[in-house]
Amino acid sequence: MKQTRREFLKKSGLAATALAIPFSMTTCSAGKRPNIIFIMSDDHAKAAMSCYGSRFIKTPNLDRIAAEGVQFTKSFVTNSICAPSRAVLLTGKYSHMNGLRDNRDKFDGSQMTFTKLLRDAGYHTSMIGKWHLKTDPTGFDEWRILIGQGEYYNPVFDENGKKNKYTGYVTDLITDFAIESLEKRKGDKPFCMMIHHKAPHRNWMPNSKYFDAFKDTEIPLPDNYFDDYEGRSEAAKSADMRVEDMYLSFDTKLRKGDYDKETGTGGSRRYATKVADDWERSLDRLTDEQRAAWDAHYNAVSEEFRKAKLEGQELSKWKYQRYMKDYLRCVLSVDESIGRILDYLDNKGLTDNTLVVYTSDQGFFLGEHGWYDKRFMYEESLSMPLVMRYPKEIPAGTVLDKMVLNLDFAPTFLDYVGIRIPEEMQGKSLRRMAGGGEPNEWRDSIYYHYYEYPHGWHDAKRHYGIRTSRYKLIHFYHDIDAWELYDLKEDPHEMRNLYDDPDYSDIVDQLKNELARLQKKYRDTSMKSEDVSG
Ligand code: SGN
Ligand code: CA
Repeated sequence: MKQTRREFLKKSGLAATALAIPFSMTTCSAGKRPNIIFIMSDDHAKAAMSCYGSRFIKTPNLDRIAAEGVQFTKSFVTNSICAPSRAVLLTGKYSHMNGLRDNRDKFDGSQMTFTKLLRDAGYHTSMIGKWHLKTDPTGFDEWRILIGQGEYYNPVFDENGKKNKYTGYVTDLITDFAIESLEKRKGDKPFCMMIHHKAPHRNWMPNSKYFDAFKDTEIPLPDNYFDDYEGRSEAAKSADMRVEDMYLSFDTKLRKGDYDKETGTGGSRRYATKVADDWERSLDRLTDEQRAAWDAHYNAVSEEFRKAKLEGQELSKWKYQRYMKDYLRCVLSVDESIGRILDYLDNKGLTDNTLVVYTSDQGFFLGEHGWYDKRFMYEESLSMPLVMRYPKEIPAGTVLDKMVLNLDFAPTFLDYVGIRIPEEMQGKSLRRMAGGGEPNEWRDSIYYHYYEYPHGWHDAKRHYGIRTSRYKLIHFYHDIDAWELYDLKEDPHEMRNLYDDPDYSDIVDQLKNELARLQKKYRDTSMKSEDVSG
């Protein structure tokens, strides 16, 4: 049922309070505190979600959250890689402040997190799915986490310190465990549950029930798929994340006899020598039944590949189709999972008093610039889907284009519960704007810093930068000293680096000043040190 914003504000009592009283003192501290279900997938690009206008896929259940709540069109990550993103989510602090800058770092679980504060305030807190922070979770009553990246099929879960292997598909199991935990709830203690999917992380192994999806569909190639990186810094050229460099085995899922020679570097040259053998071996973990379904599907793919005898650009385009179809099939399972959770809430009468949030740990390239993976401050990797539903307070069908960050999650959840946001948190609560109010003051620039180089995967050089609603300025450093400037209005796909264009020198100066201001504000001097952990 559609209602106008004014009607909604009136009904929810927000119209009177929105201006005068701090938001955290309004509805919830007086009434029942909301439950929170925070769902995060791994590497889900906005371009693969239909409410963001996907050209590829329909995600009706994810779209339902947006339709019944708010959709953020400019939601960004502060450091586009998994573990750092998760540490920012928990602490509300930038990587240089929470100590976790790249995937090798261990999370210091003794520090303050929003779940600890919720737990202290009487919430039941749980964490289910991908954790990836190397140390055991703290601040949770219950945790059931994948080991490291986890496995798509028959994964092992670490359950409050005890390891158990389950038969089944990871996205379904995580959903089963979430529902099982909700079923076990006692009394009416409010809860905060974090459901973190592994999917659609590389190497995109779909559930067999979706093997036939997109079968006869040609996935459109992005216009800049064959990008030659002309005019940009060395960083784009030297990154090792091109779809055309994917492995025929691990990524496109061919078997050893299907090709004469493995192609690709696919992210780690060290790995290239053994990738085909590792991939063959990894299939051994499938049950006979799973393996039969797997082989039936991928043997047909192999046959098609052998017949086609592809090379050069044709081979690259074929890899793109293979990549995208498996990626999208993994997203279908995520969408199905969301549907199950939303249905559960409906059936148990929990919908009204539960804040449901869906996002990803960062964005992902779906062939733009010829790439997969993330890391760069370019739009596809910087942006994440973000939709939230809380019927008591968020007007259905709200769309917001203010620039928000994963830094804002922790303060937002505390605000909804009515807990004072600690000074040390560097983000801002989204509650007021999600509820239809004007935020007192909002940022008009965001700060970004990525560190995982030269170690790790994909060779994306270290960089930091600033994005405003119109421009983006990036500085690549470490073994390079190069700047890039983009006009996002004229050049949304970031193909023309304007840094050396004299017409933009004033803009560059302004952005550099603003960048310095943000680095000071957030107390980031980490670009000067070589001390990223080893
Ligand atoms: C793995 C992947 C990389 C990916 C990193 C980080 N290789 O190493 O492609 O960039 O994870 O991803 S794979 O062999 O597992 O496919 S992250 O989401 O955990 O940051
Ligand atoms: Ca990720």
